Amino acid sequence: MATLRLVLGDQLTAELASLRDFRAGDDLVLMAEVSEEATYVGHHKKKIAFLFSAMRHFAAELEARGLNVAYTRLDDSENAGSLEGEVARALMSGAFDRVVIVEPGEYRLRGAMAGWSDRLGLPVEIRRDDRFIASHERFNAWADGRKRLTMEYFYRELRRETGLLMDGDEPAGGRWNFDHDNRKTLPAGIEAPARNRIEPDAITAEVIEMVESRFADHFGDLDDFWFAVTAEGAQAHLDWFIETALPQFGDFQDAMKLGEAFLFHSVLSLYINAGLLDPMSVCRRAEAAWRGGAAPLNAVEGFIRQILGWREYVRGVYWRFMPEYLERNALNARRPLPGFYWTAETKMACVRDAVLTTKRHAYAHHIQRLMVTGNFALLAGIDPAEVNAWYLAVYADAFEWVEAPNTHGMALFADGGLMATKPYAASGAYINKMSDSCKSCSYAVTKKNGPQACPFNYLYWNFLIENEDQLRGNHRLGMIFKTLDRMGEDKKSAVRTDSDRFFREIGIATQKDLAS
Ligand code: FAD
Ligand code: DLZ
Repeated sequence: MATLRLVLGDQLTAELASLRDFRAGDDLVLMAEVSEEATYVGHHKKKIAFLFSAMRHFAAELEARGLNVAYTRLDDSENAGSLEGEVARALMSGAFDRVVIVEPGEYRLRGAMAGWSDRLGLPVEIRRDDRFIASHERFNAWADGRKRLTMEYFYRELRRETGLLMDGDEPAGGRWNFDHDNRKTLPAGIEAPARNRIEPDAITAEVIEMVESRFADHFGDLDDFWFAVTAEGAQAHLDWFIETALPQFGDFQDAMKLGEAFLFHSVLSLYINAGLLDPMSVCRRAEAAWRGGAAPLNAVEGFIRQILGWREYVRGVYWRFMPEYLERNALNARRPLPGFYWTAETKMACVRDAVLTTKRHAYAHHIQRLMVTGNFALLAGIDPAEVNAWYLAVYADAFEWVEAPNTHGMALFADGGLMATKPYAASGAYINKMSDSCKSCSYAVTKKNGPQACPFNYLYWNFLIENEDQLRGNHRLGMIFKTLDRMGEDKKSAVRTDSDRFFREIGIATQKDLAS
């Protein structure tokens, strides 16, 4: 019995469930670069280059381990252009009697695969992806019957089950969560460490050239490519992070600085999501750093919470609520995505920096994603479908299972509060507190109204006015609505006038804005 084993671009793990029972001599691993996957959104050029190069390196690694691999390059003349087409083509090359795959990370592909068996005329076995710490069943068992899906409680259960940062039955250090210690601003004199780089080898250089010519119209810069493209390289980046940046990761987790894309963040999400790093091993490395005295607990707990907590939780939310999840638009947000999300041509220094960072590195850290570009989209009432498409395209770590809950739920509150108890809405004061961007901005963060005022200031109140019906009942917003109630009609009118003027200026005014 010969088995065709399809390995996807984000399944680059030698211990993958679909490879475990590989039978040398009979079985074939199929990997394929296909235009359908590369263009279902206009992925950042660096994301495509990273994944294709990592796929080519992984295929070579499997071959070196003695596995028989069929690898289709994007520019192969016979390339069928889709994963299903490539599976069908590979099936013609031998006497296979089944196809084995690990479940894909995205709902659209899972849906397509459901029809493969019928269309291909043989059994297609879809195995669970046990690279995640919690199975779908585990998440659902926790979520069933709960009114609120508060990440913190899921995280605590996983801490107990894995033993991560546990001293017996108690959380290490006597607390589950050190988040309150992790909101420091960056003081003058603290410099972000220079990142370690992995220079492109011949395979990566060839892929970069191909991406430049085939995806010239996609967003993003291709030069200055320093990502790892192998498990070994990703491990080197992990080592660097644990030794160099982790000790200060916690303190400055929420800080932002113009021109500093990474600060003390790990930049490991792309490797974990593509399969080059195992999430559990990453957590264990961080815990060992704390137990060995090399990093403080607030940093290590904060880091582990992101991976063991948030990463597992958002995956659970995605699969539990798709496809209905992405149909929600709880705040009825309808404005189109402003052009500056692609061009960075805006006078708002914080947004410009976040978009430039994104364009250059296919990366922005969490607070830039949540509190700058995400916050702006929330306040301006941008259509969640357009915002999701942007986030899915522009980051090297973006796959819908992780992008959608973070964008649709956490940043936009489009899921109606399933993930967040209140919208992460903030005025310019938050950005001013956590970054240095307001100092060099064309707008004045101290001004609340008028053409010179920071747009986040009046958009914040405009957001509450526009969404009063949906949000007034939210008890966490009680104080804010009291302040809004105390606001005179003239002040509210100025907020509306400023917002409408700004929406017109940036070309996203709706008919309603134009009528007012
Ligand atoms: P660090 O800050 O160093 O954190 C360590 C690790 O924790 C990350 O590598 C990642 O694996 C995990 N992690 C941290 N926060 C989250 C989170 N909220 N959800 C899931 N995992 C998390 N993350 C993605 O991996 N892919 C996405 O497409 C994505 N889209 C996002 C969109 C928005 C609007 C927001 C607000 C967040 C998004 N995130 C996404 C989560 C988070 O911003 C990134 O994981 C993080 O910025 C990656 O950088 P890092 O590796 O330096 O992370
Ligand atoms: C993101 C991506 C891209 C750009 N290209 C490919 C590809 O050519 N072949 C492939 O197998 N996978 C690719 N991927 C990753 C898939 O889109 C990913 O496996 C699904 O979105 C499921 O998470």
